[in-house]
Amino acid sequence: MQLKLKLTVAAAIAAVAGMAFAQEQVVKIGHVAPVSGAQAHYGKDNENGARMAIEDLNAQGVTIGGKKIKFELQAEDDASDPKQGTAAAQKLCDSKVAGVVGHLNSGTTIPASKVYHDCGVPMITGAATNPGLMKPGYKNVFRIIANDNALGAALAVYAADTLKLKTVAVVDDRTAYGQGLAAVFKKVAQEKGMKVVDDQFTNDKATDFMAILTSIKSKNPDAIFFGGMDPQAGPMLRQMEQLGMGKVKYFGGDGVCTSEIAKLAAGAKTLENVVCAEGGASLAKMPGGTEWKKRYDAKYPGQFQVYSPYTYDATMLIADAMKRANSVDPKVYLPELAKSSYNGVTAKISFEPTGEMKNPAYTLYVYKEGKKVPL
Ligand code: ABU
Repeated sequence: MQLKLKLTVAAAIAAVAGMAFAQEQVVKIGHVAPVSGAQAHYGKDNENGARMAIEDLNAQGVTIGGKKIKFELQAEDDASDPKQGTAAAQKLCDSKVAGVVGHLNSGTTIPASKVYHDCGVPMITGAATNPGLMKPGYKNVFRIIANDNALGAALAVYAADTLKLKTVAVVDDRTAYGQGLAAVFKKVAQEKGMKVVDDQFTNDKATDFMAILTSIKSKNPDAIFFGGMDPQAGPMLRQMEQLGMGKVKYFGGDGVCTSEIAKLAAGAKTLENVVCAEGGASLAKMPGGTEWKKRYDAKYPGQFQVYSPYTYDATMLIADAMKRANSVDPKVYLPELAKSSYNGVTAKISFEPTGEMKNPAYTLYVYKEGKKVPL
């Protein structure tokens, strides 16, 4: 009799344990950014943000469709290269990720968005800002920061109306991001009466800008606008100082608005001439920015750049849509993602029918004593 009871209890425990085991489901979230090459510092920061969200979700304990969900991050490196970007996107599709956070560069995000569209996986970028991302009208593509139409225009208006600058030379890095942002800035600056006295281009691998800057110096502009990223902007600021261009203002978008640019400018005083624009509120003005940044710095000391609060929110948005849909199936939760009204660290996030964020903020920054400060 006693033996029979023991066996019954043991069987019940095994059944409950088995049920609990069977009810856990692993859900993979993809993340793509450059974590190698000259832009690796942006990519690592982005990946850190997504990883932090995954850890928070798993610590909270999420149940969807009656199953305990264990989120896993599948992080891929696209090295800022469009071909590697589409290869990484295909790898994530083949791995059956349920959603993707990324990419960083508009030049990788735009071609990758087609891959995710074709395999039916929702993607959210918190970094790629070229407006062309939304042109194909894919319903699986979302962005949670302001795009370059807003950033380029804000910089041009500030240059013309607030600083009363009259002349500008424009340089871009021939990427989808840099070229697109420079075109918006140029158009709005000209509409505001500024004269574009030189128009130059480089590429996203260059570090020697002496020839370009020498040409620009001969035109004596009030400012340079650079459409590109900090691995170029840092050395360009150093070389401006070497050429005696210490009074020339320097405008750039979110790509130059990093912590790293202070290191890359290597003490050049021209860093203090930088005015850059970012597509969101400053950390201090984000609903959860200050507390979140403390946690980030404790986990990833010295690695903060720009976009990690956005990759954190992008990951949380995907999980939030899954919870509301009570499904981790992309086909089922995608309509809920489109209907999001999510109180994130960065902002309250909801989407236009195009996939752009509704009413995104933007912030202009300058650098003081090597530190980025909002205007
Ligand atoms: N938004 C600046 C960096 C990424 C990109 O759009 O290419």
